Amino acid sequence: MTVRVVVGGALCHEGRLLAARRSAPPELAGRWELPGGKAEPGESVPEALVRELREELGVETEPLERIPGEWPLGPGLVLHVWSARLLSGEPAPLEDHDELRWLGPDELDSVDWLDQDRPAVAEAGRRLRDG
Ligand code: 9L3
Ligand code: MG
Repeated sequence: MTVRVVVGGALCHEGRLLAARRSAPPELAGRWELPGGKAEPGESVPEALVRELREELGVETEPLERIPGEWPLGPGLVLHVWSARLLSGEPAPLEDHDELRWLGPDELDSVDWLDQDRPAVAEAGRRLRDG
């Protein structure tokens, strides 16, 4: 079975990390994630991240580096996370989310993250703290 990568973006701006609350599917609605989605065949993972953040949030971003690790999401899907910076636009919940929040490093525990996102969120928080 080929494994598809789902990429999540640790989008950081002015010392805060963007958290997005899913509106679908029902079993994930209300949980918070690093926004992103599935890489298409022929698309690199960072290319997929740029496209997904454009579609979901209406912003232009630049992927910076992969946060080490990969987290299984179920049959045939694995989560990778890349840090990214905002190039232009103001994130808006255009698709698949109903709320966005910029969280400082001491606020990361204030939302109910999807389980698979937690290790990368913790690492992104350490990087925010260390500057
Ligand atoms: N997922 C988990 N953490 C994330 C993202 C972006 C996605 N940070 C999971 C939720 C879905 C699957 O991956 O089960 C596909 O994501 P999407 O294409 O619905 O965003
Ligand atoms: Mg998505």
